[in-house]
Amino acid sequence: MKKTGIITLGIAMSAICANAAGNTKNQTLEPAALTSVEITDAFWAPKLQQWSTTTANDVLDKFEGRHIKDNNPDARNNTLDNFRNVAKGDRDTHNHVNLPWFDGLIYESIRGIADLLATHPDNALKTRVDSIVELIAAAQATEPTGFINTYTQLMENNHRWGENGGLLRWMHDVYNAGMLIEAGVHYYKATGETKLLEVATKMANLMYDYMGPEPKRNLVPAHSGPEEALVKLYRLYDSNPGLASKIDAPVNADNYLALAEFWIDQRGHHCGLPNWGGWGNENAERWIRDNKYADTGKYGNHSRPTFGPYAQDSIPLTEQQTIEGHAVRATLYLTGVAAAAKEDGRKEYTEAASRLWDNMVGRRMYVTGGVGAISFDEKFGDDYFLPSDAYLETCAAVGSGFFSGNMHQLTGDAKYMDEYERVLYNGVLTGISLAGDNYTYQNPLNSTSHARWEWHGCPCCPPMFLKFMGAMPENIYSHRGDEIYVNLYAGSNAMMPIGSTEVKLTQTTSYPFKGDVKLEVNPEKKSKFALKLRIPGWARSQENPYGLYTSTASSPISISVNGKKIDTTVTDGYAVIERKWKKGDVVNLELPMQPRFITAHPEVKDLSGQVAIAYGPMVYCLESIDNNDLDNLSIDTSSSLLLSVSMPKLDNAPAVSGIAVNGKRESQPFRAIPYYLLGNRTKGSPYKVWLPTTR
Ligand code: FUB
Ligand code: ZN
Repeated sequence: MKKTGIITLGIAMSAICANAAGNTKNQTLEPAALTSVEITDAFWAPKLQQWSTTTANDVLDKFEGRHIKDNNPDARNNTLDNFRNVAKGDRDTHNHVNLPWFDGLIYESIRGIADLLATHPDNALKTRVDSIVELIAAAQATEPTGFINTYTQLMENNHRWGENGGLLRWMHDVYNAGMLIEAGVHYYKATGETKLLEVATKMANLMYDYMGPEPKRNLVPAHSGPEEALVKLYRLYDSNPGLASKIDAPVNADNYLALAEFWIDQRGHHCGLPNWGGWGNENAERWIRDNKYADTGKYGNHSRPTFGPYAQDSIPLTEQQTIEGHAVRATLYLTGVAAAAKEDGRKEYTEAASRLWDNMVGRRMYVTGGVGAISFDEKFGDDYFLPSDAYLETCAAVGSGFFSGNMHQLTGDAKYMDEYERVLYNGVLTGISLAGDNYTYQNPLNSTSHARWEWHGCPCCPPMFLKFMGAMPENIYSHRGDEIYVNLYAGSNAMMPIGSTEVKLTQTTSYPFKGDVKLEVNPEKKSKFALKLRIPGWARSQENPYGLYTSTASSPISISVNGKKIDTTVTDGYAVIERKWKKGDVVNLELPMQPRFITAHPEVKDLSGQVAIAYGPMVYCLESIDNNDLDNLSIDTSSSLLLSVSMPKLDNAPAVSGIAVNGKRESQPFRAIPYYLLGNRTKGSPYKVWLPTTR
């Protein structure tokens, strides 16, 4: 169902839920190619520049055990030594350093850096990554089969893919392979170089030959990510028929999509044991090792143990009604399902991904876009379980953002981009310090001690941060047929195809600090097409598509073309301007940017009687450094929220002020700052997104 309405005199659209199901391939959207977008934005350009230099090198340094002040000697291990040792021919030498999924983290860093290199060329950084690629290729070259997982090779070489007494949920062979594959694809796209892609293709071939319907082995990833990676590999080869000839390995694009589908379809199909919930993780893991993973004799030829709800492996996708388990795994699984649906048009994938996205966004997502409330197993809680001091791993925020991004490509519905934007400016952006070299793992909304760290024993979040931000520019614009979508507001130049014509778009804006957007539209030749501008949910009094959060935006939205105001049809969250465009046409959009209060659905018992504050796409918080007696403050929601000074030490972001009542029942002004900026002036001091009200 489409959602359609007219913006006149600033009357906001009412919320009507659309079902995304029923796509066909030609209804899907193509994002802008990374290399066709140049970011010129005052907010994003310096950040992307910093992440392409400081952060990219910082992450690689720290994986190499350098520049870490941490007292833990393990933090100084050089992860690359694992590849060196495998390349030397070491096997079962028990000299693997760090956790089994560190290969994957190196590959993820390469993927993120590849995207950043595509938009921010940097010879020194590329040379550094090239030398890591050499090391990976050298390690693979010591294996006739092309198998590579340094943990398995160095620690339990006879247990590949978790078989023969191994435990894939711990060993991460398939996950690491998946991250290698996406790194190979992204590095090729950024540099045109095929070395890593070749390594990745060999690994994909090995998995395709080994895993699948009978008589192959029934193996599925115990950590998602590989599903989308294989869809990307399929897409790359399918759309570049000449590429295979540059690869010294057989290439069969269809096999890669087929394996991704097998991994999705096989979820929930197993022998029913172990009973993860009943036995506890330790006993269940022991049972899998003792029973030898995929023991065919006992449970049938093509059965296997289950990885449990933690790894989205308790029931099949088509039966799943709620998003469950480890939040990073769950969101990346559905990211892969949405990616596969885009390529194969399978309706049951679209329906399931849509249903589970609705459950996530309508009942299990924080106002920052964070997900995964429960620290045990890092998992989703029940519907409406959203306590403000919850876990919320950065990687899970990234996963939810990728999921929303892929759902948007699948359907073109702005509700998905609304949630992508929410997590971009809040749940993910808070994952890094302003200096670009400290990170978060957990992201509670209210805390008395939360702080960014220099490095972590499980540093999965910095690579995921790089992946998300590296890919962000491709989401600013997308296209489908004779439509160009403007999804995000960020100063940029982009070239977008419309039929046989290219359209140059030049966007200037003060977003997210102000709501003015100017778009210059320059088609090569006069062309008729629809320019679709996303009108964010928060600007249409639709804070959340299912009422999980509520707020009101009172000012009108205004759109003009060449200086003349127009009334615009809004369909699926986009204001649609259809006309014959010519060089020099200018569109101006004014979004209503006032600070606003947000309340949660009454079913969210933990947030009953509380409010959060937001301004545009940014959720705000009160830090104790600006607010005495924070612990006892109640917000007076009858007083107005005011936009106040921009803060030079905090990105020049505007503060929001208002009136609170303190523990002595006195009126006290408060100051709020964007959530993503917390903890940049003092480390670990208290802050709150959700505060009680005086009423
Ligand atoms: O399993 C590998 C990584 O460890 C996950 O992505 C993180 O969430 C952490 O559980
Ligand atoms: Zn993480």
